Amino acid sequence: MLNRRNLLKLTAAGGAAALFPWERVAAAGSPATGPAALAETADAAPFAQAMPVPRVLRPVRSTRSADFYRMRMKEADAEIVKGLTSRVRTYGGTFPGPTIRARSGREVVIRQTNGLTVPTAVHLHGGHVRSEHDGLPMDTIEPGDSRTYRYPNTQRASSLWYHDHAHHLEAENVFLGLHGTYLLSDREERRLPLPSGRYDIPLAIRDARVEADGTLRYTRPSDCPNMLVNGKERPYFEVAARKYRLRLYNACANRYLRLRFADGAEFTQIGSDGGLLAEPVGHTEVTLLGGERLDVVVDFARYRVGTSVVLENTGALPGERPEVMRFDVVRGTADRSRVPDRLAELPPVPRGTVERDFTLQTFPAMTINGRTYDPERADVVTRVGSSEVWTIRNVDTPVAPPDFHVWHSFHTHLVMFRVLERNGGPAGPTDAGLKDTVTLGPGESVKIAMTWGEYSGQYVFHCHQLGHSSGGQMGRIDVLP
Ligand SMILES: [Cu+2]
Repeated sequence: MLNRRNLLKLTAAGGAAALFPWERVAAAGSPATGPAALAETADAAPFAQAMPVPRVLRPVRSTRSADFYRMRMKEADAEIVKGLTSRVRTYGGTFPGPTIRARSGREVVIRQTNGLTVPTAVHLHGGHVRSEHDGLPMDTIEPGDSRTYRYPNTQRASSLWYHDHAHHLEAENVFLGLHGTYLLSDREERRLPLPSGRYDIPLAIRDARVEADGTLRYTRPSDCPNMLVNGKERPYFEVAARKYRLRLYNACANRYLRLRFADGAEFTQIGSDGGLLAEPVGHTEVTLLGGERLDVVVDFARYRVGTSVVLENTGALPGERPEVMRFDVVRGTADRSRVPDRLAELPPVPRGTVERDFTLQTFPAMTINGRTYDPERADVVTRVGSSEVWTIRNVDTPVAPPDFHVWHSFHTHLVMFRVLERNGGPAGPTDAGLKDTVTLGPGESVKIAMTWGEYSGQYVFHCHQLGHSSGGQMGRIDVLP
């Protein structure tokens, strides 16, 4: 299935731009030349719509050890900006897709049907799954076809997400709506007194370009002035004066977010990509690049009922609105939740014996170690159980904003890693815990450690700026038994 014929088919489906990755990059990541003839953006007053919490998908059946789901990918209409209709690509008709709530130890089996006109591949980001269920870039579902993905959920509680991964198409597919959250819980997490139930909410944050006629147009991030949370432009969300657990997702195709509360209030990070941290960490501002998650607790009891606080993006470009969303504190309530000083026991940091080096760069082409992705070429060959230290360097040089195209977001499938070092010093403020995606600003480097397993087979690692991965900033890793 992972063959040249599929690559050619995908290339054709991606349109002429996909034949020339640099064109793709120009459309998605370079400030030099924008795509011709963009229509005016819609007038979008902030805080015009309530933020929805994506519905939790119900299994079509359950057994003692597994839950079975069905989803159909199809086009649908969404009201992203109040009063306008946007045609979007969806999982199951909603924008973004429904949330899957899974439990460690119980398998999730999803029958996906592609009711779109483009090939798709469903990847569970952060999921430890067999190669044939990983949604690899060449392992696509053709329009009209179906495929069953099996997720064993043998890993710890974590904030995962599912999204499209069809090569050359993933950036546009995700941008047009093919993403949803997947919240995996376990007994260790459920024993903690953290905010839960209706006080545990995923926030899928992403930029967009909604034009005056409602068209959601995929283009470079500097032409995407809209900011969406759970599919709505700069929404408001009514909260009680108590603690909430918020799962922050950077679901942008091509941009970093610098999130803070407008009043500078501190919030508490309790988890990252791969689940709970050993202990909580306080922040007033965090930088997240595409694919990264941050699990935080925010205490709205510090605000009087009847007041509001805005979450803002200090990474917004000049001329863009900084607001991301507004929390309106509308009622008081009892709150027995708390954040314990000790959250979880993390697995020991892998002691790497194999060392590998990677460079990521944008110019003159989207490459890792100077090469663009070739599904026929294994870039790394390793074995189940191999503990490794990878040094990853972003060799692009800093430029003035809009500088999104010289940032890279390194993501590996199959395993979680630990960040050992950043720029030769200690790991950065949001590098703690188990990670599957790590941010690299221009000129930065990180050392990460992981142990390969628990499955053998073909996987990929890539930049999670999706304009970059679709331009070829991706490599194949073969894990031998
Ligand atoms: Cu990149």
